[in-house]
Amino acid sequence: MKKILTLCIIHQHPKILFGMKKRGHGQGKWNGFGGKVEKGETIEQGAIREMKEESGIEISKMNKLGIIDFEYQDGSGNMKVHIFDVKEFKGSPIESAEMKPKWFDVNKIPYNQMWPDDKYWLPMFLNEKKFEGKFIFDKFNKIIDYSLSKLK
Ligand code: 8OG
Repeated sequence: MKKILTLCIIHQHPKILFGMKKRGHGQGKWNGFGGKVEKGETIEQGAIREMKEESGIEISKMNKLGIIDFEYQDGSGNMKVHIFDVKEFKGSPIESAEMKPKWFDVNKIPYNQMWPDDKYWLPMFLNEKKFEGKFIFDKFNKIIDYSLSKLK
């Protein structure tokens, strides 16, 4: 079965919050906050829990902007990531065992230290457009095929 994951991004124009992933899948990359949805929780509950665990921030309002399917040819399995635009929250980011947070200017997004698919969909996210897509990675973590479309 496909793993369901969440990804929450705070975009307060002209700033955007990312965290440097300190361990596990995606280590050494800047990313939003999220992880696997657990048994018994909704996708939204999983998103809120992961944001709190990884950044200390409590989400009060969020908007789902994207859904992306990932296929990895290294045998690590397939997954579906639900991407949320965090609109209102309480608290300020703190470093966790998993993530070191940092605010970036939207004109200085560190794409060369992020997952290679992010440069395709993050511009739509920044424009608050809804989107869906699929990315296929080879065993060296390079994109070999993708599709991406804006939703109405
Ligand atoms: O629980 P874990 O730390 O493995 O969760 C992985 C997180 O990384 C989760 O928030 C989903 C996110 N993520 C991927 N792949 C990609 C990707 O290609 N781009 C971005 N921006 N995030 C990703 O798992």
